[in-house]
Amino acid sequence: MVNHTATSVVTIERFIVEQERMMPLATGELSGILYDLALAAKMISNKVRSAGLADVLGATDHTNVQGEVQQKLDVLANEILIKALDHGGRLCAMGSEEEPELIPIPEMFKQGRYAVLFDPLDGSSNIDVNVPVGTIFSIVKKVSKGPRGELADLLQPGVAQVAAGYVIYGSSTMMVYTTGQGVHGFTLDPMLGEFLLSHQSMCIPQTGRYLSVNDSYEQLWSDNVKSLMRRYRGLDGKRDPMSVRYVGSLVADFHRNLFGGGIFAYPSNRKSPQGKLRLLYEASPLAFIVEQAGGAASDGTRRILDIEPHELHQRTPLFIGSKLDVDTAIEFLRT
Ligand code: FBP
Repeated sequence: MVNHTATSVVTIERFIVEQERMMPLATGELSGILYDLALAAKMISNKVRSAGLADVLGATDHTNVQGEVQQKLDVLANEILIKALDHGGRLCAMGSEEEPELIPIPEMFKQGRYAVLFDPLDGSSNIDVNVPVGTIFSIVKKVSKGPRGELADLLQPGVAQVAAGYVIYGSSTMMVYTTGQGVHGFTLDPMLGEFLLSHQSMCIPQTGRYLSVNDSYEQLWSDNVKSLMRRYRGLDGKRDPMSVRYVGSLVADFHRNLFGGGIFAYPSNRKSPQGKLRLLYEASPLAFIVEQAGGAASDGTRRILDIEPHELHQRTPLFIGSKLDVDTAIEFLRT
């Protein structure tokens, strides 16, 4: 891999091509999907950044398959992604947090060899209060034998991902992705309208400063989870206390911890035995990224990437971040 210096101007398109050249069997289709996702990210970024000025704030009167009221920007981001991805001839199917079923590729377009799953706007309940939100995506290869995409193409374990990434719409817009060759970050230059390489080969510290958890659920947690949180807070005297940071946008909390180290935890609780977060388009893509950055991701007992999905919108408990801090979670939760 070319190690770009701070002075080299490397667009995401150039970087994608360089990575493709290192894959002898590459056909360019995966590169094409990453270009389409980068374009969609720019369009969503424009909408999010001008949200206060345009009539895109607030909720619709629709509820999605998760039982959540859809925000106007949820629907807009979902449409932007579908339109950016459906015509390139590279996909056989899509899956979205905002769509109850598999999204087929219209018959008028060529059917492709890949499928993409996405959370169009993660943390969308934070949009109206100008808190960072994100987009999360996961790319897998078609496994079904038929001419068109099938649910089996979407229901694949995390280890089957060929690429995964997220976009954070924060103080700047950044796209961070992996194709299994490390984790790389690109910052959108609003003047040029280009994603430029700003963080090559990102790595997460082995243990870290930050604990990201919504502890208002504490009374619903198991005793093991309560003991685990006491450990992270240094209350059992076994480590220095971690500093609590919780934005309530998974992408924003994950992104911070990727730099400073630490753990994001969304344990199961008596009301949500499977936790809240979705396996296929939230936990699994971020697990691929964190492992490529030297970290880890678990549901408390299993490696997230090894979980065999059986439903498009299935949920999972999630402990993700620095390896040693995730190991601590597994140590407490296996007892
Ligand atoms: P969506 O907005 O995509 O539904 O994501 C779920 C989410 O908002 C995560 O971003 C965040 O980590 C979590 O839910 C916050 O949940 P809670 O309010 O229960 O802490």
